Amino acid sequence: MSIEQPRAERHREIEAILEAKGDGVVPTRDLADKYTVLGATSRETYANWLTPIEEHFVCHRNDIPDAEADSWTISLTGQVEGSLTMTDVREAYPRVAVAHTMECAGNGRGQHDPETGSVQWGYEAAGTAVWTGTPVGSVLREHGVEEPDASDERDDRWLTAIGGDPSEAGDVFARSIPLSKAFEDCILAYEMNGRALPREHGFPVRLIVPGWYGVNNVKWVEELRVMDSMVTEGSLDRPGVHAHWQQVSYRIHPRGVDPEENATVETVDTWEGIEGAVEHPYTFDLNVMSLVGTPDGETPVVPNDDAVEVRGVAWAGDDAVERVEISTDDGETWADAELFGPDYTGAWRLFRYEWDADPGTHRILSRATDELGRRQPERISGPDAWRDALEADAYPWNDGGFAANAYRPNGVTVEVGNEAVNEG
Ligand SMILES: Nc1nc2c(c(=O)[nH]1)N[C@H]1C(S)=C(S)[C@@H](COP(=O)(O)O)O[C@H]1N2
Ligand SMILES: [Mo]
Repeated sequence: MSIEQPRAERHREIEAILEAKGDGVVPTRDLADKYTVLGATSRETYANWLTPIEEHFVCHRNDIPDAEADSWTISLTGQVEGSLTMTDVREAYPRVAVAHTMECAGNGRGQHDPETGSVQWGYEAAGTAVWTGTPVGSVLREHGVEEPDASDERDDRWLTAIGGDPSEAGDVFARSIPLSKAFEDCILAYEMNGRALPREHGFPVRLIVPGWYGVNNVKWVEELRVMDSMVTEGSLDRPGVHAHWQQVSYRIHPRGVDPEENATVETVDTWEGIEGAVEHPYTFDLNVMSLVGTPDGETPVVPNDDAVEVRGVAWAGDDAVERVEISTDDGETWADAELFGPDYTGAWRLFRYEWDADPGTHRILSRATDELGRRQPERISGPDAWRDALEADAYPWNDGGFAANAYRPNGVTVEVGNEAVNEG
């Protein structure tokens, strides 16, 4: 399919983003030269709760649209009719803010062995920002869409958000989320960390789906469609390829498989899907993950009388993080870290651990467990294990390298010096 072509504009976009963000981000290797991809430069990004715009990763496939806020509109289609200007979006509804940990579903792809194609992310495609905007539920309610009843499991309506990013190949960037999630906490965001939404993050307006993988958070939203199913091929009122980003890409499956289209799924909990509830799972809510931010492994640690603070972040999508454990001896022994700081659904938590560091070289690992008792697996399996990997404390190697959350590849090696250097 022509969707697989390299893209010329990508290099110019990357230059412009580097200009805007400075050295907080760095381009990530993309084997096929297709994506605009930059990740956090420094591990220390993960020692802080709020990710500055300058350090927040960027990931998209098509060209950034030449958008002007004055003329931008969002059409409401399918089981709803209407159109919103940016003035409507900003002024006709409540103004709210949500905290959201954005993580590309391809984060950790570069840790797969054998290598999978595409963008070779390590752990740098994650960040937490505060997004300001309009509740999607307020817009839909105002336009006559009946709010899903939380107790009605059979409400299979979906909201499909479509990006206005032009594609040479004619593929439409369309992603569907259950209407219940849209009403629950999703927003149409026009500010990021209190500043106007930067163009590479979706100016003038993007969808924020708190705690769900980056791909669901459609940038440059130009259409919201209420439907009886997820987007399937041919289900939109426009030319082009409709369902590539929902039904083909961003699906978790072994080698040599073409996943089938589904109208709906048993669960939108990605981990439940991986455990077997969904045949070739979609990347919806975030799997449990953690990262050590400091020590960052770059600067040697000089122990003073005090212990060394190991600090980082842990997240679990729209589930809560229950526990974070730290090992300072490459996984031989583990101790509990303390969770602290802001606690919002959909955003990561800070953790800290007081480490009595002896001189020498140490490998520090962190592993988190979510409120449903699901712990990060140790490593990514080989290519043939698929679901059997889970039994061996491994994450299933998958063809697209999606949703990996193994802890061992994200460890950090730290040098501890002999004694405090007298800097006077
Ligand atoms: N319209 C549109 N929205 C998009 C994309 C895209 O290619 N087009 N990329 C998605 C992916 S794969 C990710 S990981 C997030 C990244 O958001 P960020 O660049 O603001 O960090 O945007 C998502 N939204
Ligand atoms: Mo992504």
